[in-house]
Amino acid sequence: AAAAAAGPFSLREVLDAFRRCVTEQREVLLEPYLSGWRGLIRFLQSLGAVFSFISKDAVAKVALLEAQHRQHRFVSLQSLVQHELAAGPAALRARPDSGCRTVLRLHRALRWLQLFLEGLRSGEPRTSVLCTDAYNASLAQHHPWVVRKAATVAFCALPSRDAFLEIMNVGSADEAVAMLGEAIPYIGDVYGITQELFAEHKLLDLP
Ligand code: 1PW
Repeated sequence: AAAAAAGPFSLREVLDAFRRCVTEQREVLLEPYLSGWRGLIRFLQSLGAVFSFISKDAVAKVALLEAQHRQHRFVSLQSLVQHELAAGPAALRARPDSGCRTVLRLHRALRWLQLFLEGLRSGEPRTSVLCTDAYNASLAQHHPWVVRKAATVAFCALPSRDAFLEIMNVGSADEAVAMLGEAIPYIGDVYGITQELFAEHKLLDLP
């Protein structure tokens, strides 16, 4: 157990965190959501320096949400949205540091992750193609040209599919693929509930 604690990180922890997010009342719990993101960031950082600009932004956003979580004790994304909307939609839109606009960025990135993992599971061997396709179908439309360019360059440095399945550290390639098949629906669920929540409150285009 000591070796496991100190040892290399497994993507299973990330996927377990996203599994723990959704309650029976279809709320998205903030603590496991942020825990999932912390794990994802560790994973991104293990992919090397080219991914540091990508993880840096996620680090800042998770830190902002953690601070708000400590301050207000929000249990769920639903309670965060409710709290921030109480000041009125105009006030919320004017805030560059709101929890809502910050969650929205992570939420869009989660879609990218979901599509990428689906691609990885499908067997396509070219991870850079998978990652670029996933990005173009999700985050890219929200990014300016210079970010799109830098991201696309970073994707070329992604390890091969086999190496990727190995650094996930969940066992053999077959076991890693099986775990993806189990975990992707949970990420999809978190994404779907969040999307509905933001759509319901007209928050999907928060600046
Ligand atoms: C191997 C695949 C893993 C997917 C993990 C997703 C990580 C998401 C981070 C993407 C960040 C790209 C560079 C940052 C751009 C920011 O300008 C942008 N942030 C996001 C998350 O899209 C928008 O944030 P802003 O500038 O409106 O605060």
